[in-house]
Amino acid sequence: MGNAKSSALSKEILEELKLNTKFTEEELCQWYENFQTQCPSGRITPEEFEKIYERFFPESEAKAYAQHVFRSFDTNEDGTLDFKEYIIALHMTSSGTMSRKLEWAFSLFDVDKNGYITKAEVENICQAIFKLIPTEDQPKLPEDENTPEKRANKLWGYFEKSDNDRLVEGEFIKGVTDNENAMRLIHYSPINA
Ligand SMILES: [Ca+2]
Ligand SMILES: [Ca+2]
Repeated sequence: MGNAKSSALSKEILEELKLNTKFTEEELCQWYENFQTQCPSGRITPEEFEKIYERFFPESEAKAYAQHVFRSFDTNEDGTLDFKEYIIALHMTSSGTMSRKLEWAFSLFDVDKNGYITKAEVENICQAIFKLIPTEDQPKLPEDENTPEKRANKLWGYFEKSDNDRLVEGEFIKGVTDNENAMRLIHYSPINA
């Protein structure tokens, strides 16, 4: 028997992805074909994912950030990204709604996945974000954001919590939605010259 169809996208996953993303069936099949070509094993490993990030950020150290992003996309926590997780991530980052993006940001910051964000977790992500900023751009940062610790303090300040408090998802999303600066500080955006 021929096995040409053995790597076809299953109907079940296809239906689920059509429901959860804005991609059409044709687009999903095209993505799947590309995914199979680039990733014959059908699973993206953390190392492969880090390499993708390194290509995007050749001037900086993207590894730590890539590891956090990987964790946030690996929803079934099996240590790899399958096609479904990959497409959901792709959809969310390219065309997801603001609220969906902020839910994802929450999962990025919730490093231990316990449903709360602590200040230590904010510091952890700020360290990773900081490594994405090219060294030559770091002197251009505002004085109160020019170290990972300062960035984390400033960001945490917008949530109006004490250092030992923790944030639930709603509080995180509200804090970020209400403060333009908090919105800016939760991710890396290149500094305009
Ligand atoms: Ca997975
Ligand atoms: Ca947590």
